[in-house]
Amino acid sequence: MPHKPLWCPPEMSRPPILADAIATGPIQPRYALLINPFYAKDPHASFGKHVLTPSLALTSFAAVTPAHWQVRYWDENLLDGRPPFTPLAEVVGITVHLTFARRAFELARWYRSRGSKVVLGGLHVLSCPDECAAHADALALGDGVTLWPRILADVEQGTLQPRYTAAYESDYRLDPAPRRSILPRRSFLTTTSLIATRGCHNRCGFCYLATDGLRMPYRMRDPAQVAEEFLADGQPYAVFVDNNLGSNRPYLRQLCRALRPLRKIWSAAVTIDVTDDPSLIRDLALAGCTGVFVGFESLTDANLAAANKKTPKASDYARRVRLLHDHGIQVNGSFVLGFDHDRKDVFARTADWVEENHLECSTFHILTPYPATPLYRQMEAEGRLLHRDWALYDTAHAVFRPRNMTAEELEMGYAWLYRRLFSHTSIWRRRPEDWRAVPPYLAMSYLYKRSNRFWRFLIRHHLVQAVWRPLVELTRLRHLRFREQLESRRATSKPGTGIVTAGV
Ligand code: B12
Ligand code: SF4
Repeated sequence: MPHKPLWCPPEMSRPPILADAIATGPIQPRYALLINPFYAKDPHASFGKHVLTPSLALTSFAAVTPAHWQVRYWDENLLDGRPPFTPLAEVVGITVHLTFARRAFELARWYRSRGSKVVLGGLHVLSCPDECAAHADALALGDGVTLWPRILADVEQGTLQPRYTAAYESDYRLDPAPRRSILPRRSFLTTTSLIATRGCHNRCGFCYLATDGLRMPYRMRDPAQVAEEFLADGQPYAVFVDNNLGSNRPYLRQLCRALRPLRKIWSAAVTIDVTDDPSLIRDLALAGCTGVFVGFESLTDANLAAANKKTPKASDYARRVRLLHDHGIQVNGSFVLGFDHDRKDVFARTADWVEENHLECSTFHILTPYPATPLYRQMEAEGRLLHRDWALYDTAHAVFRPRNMTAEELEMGYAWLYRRLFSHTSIWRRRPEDWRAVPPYLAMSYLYKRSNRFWRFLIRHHLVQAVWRPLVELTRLRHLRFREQLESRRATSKPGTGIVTAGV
């Protein structure tokens, strides 16, 4: 039976119109406007995911803006209408990912035609520089923290170059803390997005870290620096946006030691091999970790091997999830669909597994060959790419011909999975074993998974932080009680103190 189309209001699927007729202000020298462009939201998933925490792309290099420059942050996904144009910024810096490249180029054209200098940076600029060059006065390829001061100095001298390049090889401990003061605080569940490390010990063929020409050795900040940043932002909850916070286990242990005295809560992305050492999981829990985002990717070992992912056997995932749950850590499992060994039963099998193992949250992605990655080259060589419309490379669309099903079947299976996992029955099936943890679990699940209309309201009226903050604070207090028990007992068995973690 065909399903009713999901609710998706126009402002979640289309960016504000940039009319040519709009009267703009004069150019204000030494003013930089930093824009995170609009992207269409997938109505199958939660709209809340996009306001959980800001990306650090713009705030990280905003921190090295010289003091005589004014800097303003603008995220088009906060639904506040057109980006500012009175006065016009002398420099407009835009971060570009492939899914919103078209919107970034539209913004670039609009500002350039009015006299602003446009600088494009970010992942898509690195993987497709020639495509981006036509739309910018300058491209920043690589680490913005190294490049931004150079770019602004050249703007001041009138010697702006078309391309600036910097590898990710500087001493990460010397980077200043991201400039979070420019963020609209009311618009995010927490403004404390933290990053402690860059890179990953894996090199999965589908991951952007495997992009040609991207050298990102594993770099770490001092645990004390990270703890200081967490404290300074004054929020009870932080989200680590590291690719894999568990890549270097001795480091993760040190970080836990630094975070433990803060008595705050946080979540992070880790690979499941972090559970090799149960004592590390205990350290995570005692340091305030209440949720992990785990890229399981697939429950079929052959898919994991073909993707070059070094990971434990899928048959051992369930035991590892239990270990996390036993330490009060919720699990948001991320699964990729459409690998070559996936058949049409992959959707039901994945849903059953998620429910059997009581994963509080799960995120699904259709396999997407990002340009300049090994997966992209393979699909291109095999003639399986369907098109190069980057806007649809958002992991919600099939952009290649899968091996064992049609592209339509893959998209339908993806939609079916979200519908099933966001259903009342599935939310109930996955409830924690400890009955005391059930009410907060249900509150969080319903707010996150079944309230897209409410999310739109909260985002438009800047109420995200106000509504979530009490829930987060309650979660923190529950977690602290759980920690006391954990400290006094060696064995643990009281799960369910976590906060639902969103994934990417
Ligand atoms: C936080 C995050 C999100 C948040 C965004 C929050 C927000 N409010 O914007 C949420 C959860 C909403 C999200 C959603 C998605 N995300 Co996301 N996300 C991330 C994550 C984890 C962190 C981003 C970050 O802060 N990085 C740290 C900063 C400092 O690094 P950076 O962005 O590279 O910026 C540096 C340079 O690139 C440069 N730079 C960047 N921009 C600019 C601009 C200028 C002018 C200059 C000078 C320099 C510069 O300077 C910075 C400092 O060195 C990354 C993974 C990662 N660790 O990077 C994935 C990631 C960016 N996401 C990804 C994806 C695929 C998505 C989704 C499409 C997935 C999905 N289906 O849900 C969605 C939707 C977004 C979309 N349609 O595009 C991919 C992008 C792949 C690609 N090739 O484009 C990544 C890389 C994850 C992955 N491993 O695949 N995401
Ligand atoms: S483990 Fe995750 S972050 Fe690391 S390379 Fe693989 S997909 Fe990328």
